[in-house]
Amino acid sequence: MGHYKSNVRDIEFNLFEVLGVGKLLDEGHYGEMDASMARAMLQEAARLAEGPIAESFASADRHPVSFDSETHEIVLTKSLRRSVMALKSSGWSLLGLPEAIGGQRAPMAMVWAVREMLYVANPAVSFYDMGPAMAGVLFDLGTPQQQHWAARSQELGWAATMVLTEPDAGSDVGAGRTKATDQGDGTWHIEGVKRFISGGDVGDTAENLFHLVLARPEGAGLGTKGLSLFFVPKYHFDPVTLELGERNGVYVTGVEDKMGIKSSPTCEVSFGTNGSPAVGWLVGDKHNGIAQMFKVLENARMMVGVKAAGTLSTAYLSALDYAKERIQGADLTRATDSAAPRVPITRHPEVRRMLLTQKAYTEGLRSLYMFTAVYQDPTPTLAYGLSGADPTLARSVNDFLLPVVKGFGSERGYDTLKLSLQTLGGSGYLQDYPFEQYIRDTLIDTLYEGTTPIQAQDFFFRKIIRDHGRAFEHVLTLVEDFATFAHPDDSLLGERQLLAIATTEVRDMAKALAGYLVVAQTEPSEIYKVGAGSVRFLYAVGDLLVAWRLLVQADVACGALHKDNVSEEDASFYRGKIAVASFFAKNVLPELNATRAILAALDNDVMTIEESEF
Ligand code: ST9
Repeated sequence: MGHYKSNVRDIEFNLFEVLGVGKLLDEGHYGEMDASMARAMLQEAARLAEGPIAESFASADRHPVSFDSETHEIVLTKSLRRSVMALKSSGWSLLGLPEAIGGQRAPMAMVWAVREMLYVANPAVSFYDMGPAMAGVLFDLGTPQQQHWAARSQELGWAATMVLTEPDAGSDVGAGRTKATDQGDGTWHIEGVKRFISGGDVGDTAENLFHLVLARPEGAGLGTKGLSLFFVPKYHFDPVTLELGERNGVYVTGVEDKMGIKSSPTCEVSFGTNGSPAVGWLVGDKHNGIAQMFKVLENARMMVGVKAAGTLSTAYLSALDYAKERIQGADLTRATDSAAPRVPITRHPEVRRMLLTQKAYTEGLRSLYMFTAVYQDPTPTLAYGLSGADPTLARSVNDFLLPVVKGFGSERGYDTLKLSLQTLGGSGYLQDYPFEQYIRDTLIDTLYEGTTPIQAQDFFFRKIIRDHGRAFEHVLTLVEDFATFAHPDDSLLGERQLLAIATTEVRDMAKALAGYLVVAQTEPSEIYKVGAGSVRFLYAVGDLLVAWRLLVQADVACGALHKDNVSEEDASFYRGKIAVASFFAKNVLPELNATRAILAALDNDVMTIEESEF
């Protein structure tokens, strides 16, 4: 039995019972796929994830990929290669992508749930399979010829990367110096060195690989707006058949030695520095690089949040199994009686608190990313049916939720993994169990694709202020309506009242930060308060939304329990939903009151302390 434990029951609960996607599936909104086919597909993805993909999880960590500096290629171990090929040949990564490139229509909540299972089972493996996602973006943005390349490249199993970061341009992408020179024949020469490129080479798991690269055309302006997006293949190819030709002048020149996801090849990639030019093509024939790259980044940021939620899920299920079996200590009521029988650690209050916290964030974060996916769905009926959002508003709601899914999700996922490990005590620290690797593999989620402070600033400045609070209001009104409207079942009334109070507190936090921003028009240093408060604010919104999604699930569970013929297994599942929602509302929501007070009283001390005083 491998390390990975999927939770198809919870995914199906969200998809069919909470979001009501089954009806749309059966009405034919997703082509051939109906609800029973979707259920069968989820089971199949879980089998693949738990089996061949998960198989090399630990060995890929203990025996990372190596780099051959002669060939400039990475070399995989046999077991890692088997997992990569199992993922690639399954074709699952094409789910939800355009049919023209071999994809299949599917509800986006299901697409992300499938990705949760496949990528969490072995995160390092997923970086060898970014071809379909990148081809999807190239197909959306590219010229007709590039669309042909996007489609054909996926028949051929080509890999792909996203290339932004440079040694001196990390969060500040606009500082990038890689330059592009127009050759006047439709091609460009790219010159520069890029760093931290995931999947920069994939060894012998794909015959070719293309990079989507941000570079600055000669004469273009400074900052992100001066960047353009280029398609740069590892090997040249025939533009019609895609038969391979000469090597292009793009080479991996180093592979990073990392704390986690050790077999994900994180490469330094040099363009045009090895004596031959790195030839590229302008994506879509348009100089609109940063906006085009954000099509990739939005998907990748979502993926990171999904990965964080999914890793916590498998960790929680393993910690739970362990806790049920592990006999240690006496029940606290008989703690002073040395003759008292020893009990499973699930009898200890703090272990229960830790397990409920893990369950809450696991199921809350999953429900939140699946809710977010509704606003990415190709069928506008879904978002409209759920919250009355038209396609324009749906786009804003998705934008608004992404930093929560990525920034808050990755931080809470990482923090809560420590409780999974702690459930096992000292044993959790051993490599006999997967927890220490989960922790090392997950910390990166708070860093790549935009660090947490970047997510928090994006959330406040762009997703709330620049959006004039439209998506913020839409989502908070949904939460408020849920908290305050009369429910047929009153059993969670107190918890809904806590939710209503927390919603008001989040509104107050937003007002406090917006207030600093207004004053900053005349006193510029006031903006530092927004900078110093934005991460706390992001976390507060995240906790509010997790509480809301848990209470929505509990509401559905209450209804389900009143139906006839509920099996004992289902009844436990539903009662668990109610218990965890209640636990989270009572144990976490009151903390928002302190955050509100802190944000309302922010001063600029963090900025006035001298560097020598740190
Ligand atoms: C990296 C790779 O870390 C790691 C790989 C992880 C991969 C994980 C998943 C792997 C598998 C799958 C991959 C795909 C998944 C499946 C997909 C399936 C389909 N939203 O505010 P301004 C745009 S890579 C949208 O002035 P600055 C917008 O066009 C490295 N657009 O910013 C805007 O213009 P306008 C990751 C946005 O001050 C323009 O940018 N690196 C957004 O110039 C300028 O905006 C990073 O993530 C947005 N949220 O630049 C960089 N924001 O205003 C982090 C901006 O006219 N740094 N735009 O609309 C930042 O994000 C910075 O804030 C900055 C600042 C660069 C945007």
